[in-house]
Amino acid sequence: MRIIHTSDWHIGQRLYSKERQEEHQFFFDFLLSKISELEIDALLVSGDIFDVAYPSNSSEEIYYNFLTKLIKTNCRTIIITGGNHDSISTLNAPQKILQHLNIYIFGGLESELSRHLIHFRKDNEDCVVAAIPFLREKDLIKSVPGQTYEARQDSIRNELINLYQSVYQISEEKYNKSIKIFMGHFHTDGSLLSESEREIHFGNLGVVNAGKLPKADYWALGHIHKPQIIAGNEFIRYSGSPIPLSFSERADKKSVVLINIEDGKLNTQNIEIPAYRLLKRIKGSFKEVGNELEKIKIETHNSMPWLEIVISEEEIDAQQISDFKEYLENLKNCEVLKYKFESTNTKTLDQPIPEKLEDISADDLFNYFASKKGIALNNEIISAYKEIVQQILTEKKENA
Ligand SMILES: [Mn+2]
Repeated sequence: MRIIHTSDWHIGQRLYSKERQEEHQFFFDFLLSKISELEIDALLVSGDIFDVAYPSNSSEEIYYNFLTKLIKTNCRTIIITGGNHDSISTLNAPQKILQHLNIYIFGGLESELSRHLIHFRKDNEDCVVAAIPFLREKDLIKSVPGQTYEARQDSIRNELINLYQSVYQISEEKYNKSIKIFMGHFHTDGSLLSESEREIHFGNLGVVNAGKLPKADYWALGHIHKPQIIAGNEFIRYSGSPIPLSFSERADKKSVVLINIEDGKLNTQNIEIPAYRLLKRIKGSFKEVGNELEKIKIETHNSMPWLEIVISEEEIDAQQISDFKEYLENLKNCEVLKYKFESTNTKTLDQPIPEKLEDISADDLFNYFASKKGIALNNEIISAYKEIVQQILTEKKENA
């Protein structure tokens, strides 16, 4: 039996203002060809299907087109769970009808844990998947008045482990001979982050200790965008996102994980996804950046290379800036998505402020102003900030 594990598609994501549709389409075509070629029996997607709670029509079209092509392959079991970016109701809307096509969707936590277990077999191989989506605070704990932020985080972490233990228990009772694969969308200790996991990670709050997870045969994890194994164990894995979601992921080799089950034994293998587009960061003087830009060639799939640039000079005048902008507009071999100027003479320039508000996340902006005003961020402030953001997001949802 062969299974593919992927996650963090983030359909509809934009890099600065640029649409990623071509890149997603390229990935889905690649995935479909691998599924046919390798005769894949099951596909697991561990959360963050869409980038936003209310995806655009074109994002939904990409998703449903993919599923439509997928059910024409021999892949008989398709399991999709929600991530922190997904709205439970958006993902669950087609749940009932899609299960007739062997597409199992779990946008959020079901009222009965046993519903999350999907059992399937092929020839002599027998597998059960615990399809657990991203768990929200309300899924895990009741609010206790007067509880400190740390105490609350502690109980969230403990209850998450307890919930997984309970699911494991049920899987042992119902399917004790089956291979057990567990899905999850959370942050484990020791994982390497990039700049695109939309979350504040102060210290170790909200991080799950991988050593405490039940001993499943394989952990198909999502949330972290860099593909990686956890605690040196190839059976606890983040597949990573299929496309780079920020310039910090430009050098990642994106991949999906192939899980091979033979005679009740597992082995895993990365399948590398070819890069659709070159992403590059350049930093230097006007001259150095100009020289680097000249060298860039359109190579992969005729797609325009995208760049992020930092110009670093001792002093920069208005004329130089306007000449540079004009130069960028006339580039034919690549497109500069983002540029900023930095002075090497720290006395003359303040820390550069991002020019456009939409280019900076709420968390980064919060951090920026805190540091600007000299406010030390303790857990109480962070907790209050998070509550406010949560409230705004909920109101936004209700008004949508
Ligand atoms: Mn994600």
